[in-house]
Amino acid sequence: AQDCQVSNIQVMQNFDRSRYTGRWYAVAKKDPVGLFLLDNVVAQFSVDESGKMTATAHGRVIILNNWEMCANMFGTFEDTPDPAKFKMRYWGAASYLQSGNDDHWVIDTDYDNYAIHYSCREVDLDGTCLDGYSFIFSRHPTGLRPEDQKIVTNKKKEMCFLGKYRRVGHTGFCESS
Ligand code: FEN
Repeated sequence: AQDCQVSNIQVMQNFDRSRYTGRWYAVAKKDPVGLFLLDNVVAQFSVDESGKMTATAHGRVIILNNWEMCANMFGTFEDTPDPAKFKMRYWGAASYLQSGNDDHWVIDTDYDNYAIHYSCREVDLDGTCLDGYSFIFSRHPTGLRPEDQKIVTNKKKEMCFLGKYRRVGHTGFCESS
């Protein structure tokens, strides 16, 4: 299961979106090409009365003239036949923020401590991911528990993103918004 084919990447079995709701702190991320969130990334997932999943996320960005801002982002999720694979439409509260439509896959989670997210934006001709991003989330702002770290390392390998992550710092920069 490590041939780096996007179509062979295993996702969470029997994903339960209601157990996934609430606050998740990004502890590491693999960036896509182009504009993104720098750090202080916190996501909040919800499921509405009709069962549709939505989310908000914030994170620090630096816009033109080196202005530090907090980007407030919104996402709505379209279901697919696989309960752990979604299409996410996202946009920002401010007009300078890019919007888009990305895959949003939940690779693994125990719902209470860690979650591993994957999104490939562009699949290469050979079936590998040419441009993608991924978040490692924790329920704890302090990071992952030691026992979850090896699970996460194994999944990074399976996603073929091992060595491409950066730690996501939390300084409280976006906590007032
Ligand atoms: C995710 C899960 C919870 C909901 C959402 C998520 C995805 C967020 C994305 C954010 C993109 C940010 C961008 C920022 C930007 C997966 C956490 C919604 C995909 C594109 C700049 C930076 C500098 C500038 C202009 C814009 O546009 N940043 O000058």
